[in-house]
Amino acid sequence: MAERILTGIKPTGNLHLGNYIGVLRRLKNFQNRGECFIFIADLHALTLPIDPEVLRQNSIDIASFYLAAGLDPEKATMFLQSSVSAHGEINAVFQNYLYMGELSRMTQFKDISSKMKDSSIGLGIFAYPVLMAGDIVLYDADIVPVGEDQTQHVEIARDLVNRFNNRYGKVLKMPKAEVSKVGKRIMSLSDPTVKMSKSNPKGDIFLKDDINVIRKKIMSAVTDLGCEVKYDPENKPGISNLLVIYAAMKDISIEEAEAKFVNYRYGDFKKEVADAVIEVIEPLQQRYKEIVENKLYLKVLQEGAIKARKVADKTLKSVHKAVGLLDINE
Ligand code: AQP
Repeated sequence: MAERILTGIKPTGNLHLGNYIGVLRRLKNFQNRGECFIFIADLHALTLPIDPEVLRQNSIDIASFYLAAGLDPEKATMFLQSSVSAHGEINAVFQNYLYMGELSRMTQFKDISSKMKDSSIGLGIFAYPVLMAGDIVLYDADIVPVGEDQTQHVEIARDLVNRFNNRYGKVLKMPKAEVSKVGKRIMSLSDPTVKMSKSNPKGDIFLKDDINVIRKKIMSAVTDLGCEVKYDPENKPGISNLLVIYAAMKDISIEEAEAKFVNYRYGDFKKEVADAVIEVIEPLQQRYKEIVENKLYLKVLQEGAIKARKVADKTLKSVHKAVGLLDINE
């Protein structure tokens, strides 16, 4: 059987270069390599307050950027998480197989909850990994391509699979996270010690940014002391981040990127990084615009939901059977 690959993005804000490098640019490879399920994690977006209209718009954006990045509906199934009711249903079962102690140790939960009052932390953000484990397991995913920040959630999904299978026999497929060699964690351009992220947009390059704005952001990216263009994340986090971005845009290794910029001054180096980013993002934006204007995402999402439901419902049925829920249709 072909390898199953599953990945998703939550529609919490504008997509940025980290999302592009971490996921979107890898889509074409995935769909040529195995059977792909690519989704918009809209139920996950509800775990923190979000305006309904913004959520709808963000969901359209992600679907459109998936297509603009080369997702081929003939090869990959693209769908909205909320269109497949099995996600909610498996969550009701799986919440009993992950424990409060382990969920409270998740880095993402600790980061987010440390900035909130206890009284405003919803159950959803705490139980986020349960929903995500369901996302993965429903499609019998072998491989889950993620940025470095999400590996812990794939690890806890693996714990759940182990626990479940030990108790009920081999019902669930064991997934594995796959982190890209180049660009597993793109950092903010204004503070290269923090991750580029939708929820902390300072220092982000957004995929919808005007080309001139992208150039300006890169030219004013924070750099480091010294003048050598060298990959040294500890002592030169700003320059190293730009080198990673360049390598990802050109699809080369960091060593190759480093070798190209020996004897470059920071300013000339940044100009080349900006050119490389624009060369990729400008055509992406043109395709995105055409997809949004013609609502090309709609039919793909509708057909994707039908295909995804079929696969997910099958897994749900075996999970229900394993735990002893009575099937009245059998
Ligand atoms: N900075 C990044 N570098 C590399 N990969 C990244 N990803 C996110 N940021 C970077 C990867 O993009 C995929 C989709 O991410 P997500 O939206 O599901 O959640 P996230 O990781 O929490 O992304 P954000 O942008 O930081 O969102 P918010 O701010 O809403 O939490 C994932 O594979 C992720 O690893």
